[in-house]
Amino acid sequence: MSEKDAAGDGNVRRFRALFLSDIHLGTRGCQAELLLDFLRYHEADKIYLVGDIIDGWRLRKTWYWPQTHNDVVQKILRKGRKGASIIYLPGNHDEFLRDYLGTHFGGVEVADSAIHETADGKRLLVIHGDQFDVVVRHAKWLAFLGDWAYVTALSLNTWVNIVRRKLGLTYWSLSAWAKLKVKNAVSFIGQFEQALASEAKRRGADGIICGHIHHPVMHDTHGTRYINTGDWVESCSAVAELQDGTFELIHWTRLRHQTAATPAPNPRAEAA
Ligand SMILES: [Mn+2]
Repeated sequence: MSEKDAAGDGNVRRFRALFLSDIHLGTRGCQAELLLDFLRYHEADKIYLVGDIIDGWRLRKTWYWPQTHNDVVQKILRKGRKGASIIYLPGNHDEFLRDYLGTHFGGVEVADSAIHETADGKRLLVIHGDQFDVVVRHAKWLAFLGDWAYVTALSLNTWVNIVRRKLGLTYWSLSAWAKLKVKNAVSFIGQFEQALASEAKRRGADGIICGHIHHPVMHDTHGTRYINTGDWVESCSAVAELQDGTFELIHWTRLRHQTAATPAPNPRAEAA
């Protein structure tokens, strides 16, 4: 399908900002076709790629790069050429990009984290979230030891994984670990959300937008706005900021038929 088709389609929605994470290009699990379809119907002035977009960890083991994965990259870059600003915040699976923090390539800005200012003046911290794995894992101890230990643990987390990579070991993944221990998964998700909400407060932000744990959700349970974009392996979800500063969690598999079939969709089932 050509870009023209999408441009001429009345169902294309334009947002102030769009947040996508955990696409995992380069793996068989990546739902590239669904994402291509999503990208056809969604435009934004600003696009945040919130980490784990390309799965460098997996690609190092087995090269898997079908045409559709290339198409996703091209489609995102094309949105950039058409005027969208694109900010790439690497995650643990695409941490090779962390060597390029502060640089631009192909119209894409690479940063560790960003502050997104909403239409209604709120400041939201945008970050992948793996930086907090160790905090989540040792939540009780770190709370006991205080701020210094917390900050040290954060930087240790990065270094430990750089060493693991050099040794050819895989990244220690919180979400994978939580899934193994299914009965505890709910509590790990809760602790992850708590850790990221705390970090937003520490940085004086009004909330957090992150990814990493493949668990799309929006709430204010921890006294600050918490938004998780989800992923394109299982959830096929994205987060959008509307022109008035409200946010919407889009579950594309639930909406796509509706969007393709009706002339003026209003898929705001989970707006907040
Ligand atoms: Mn991740």
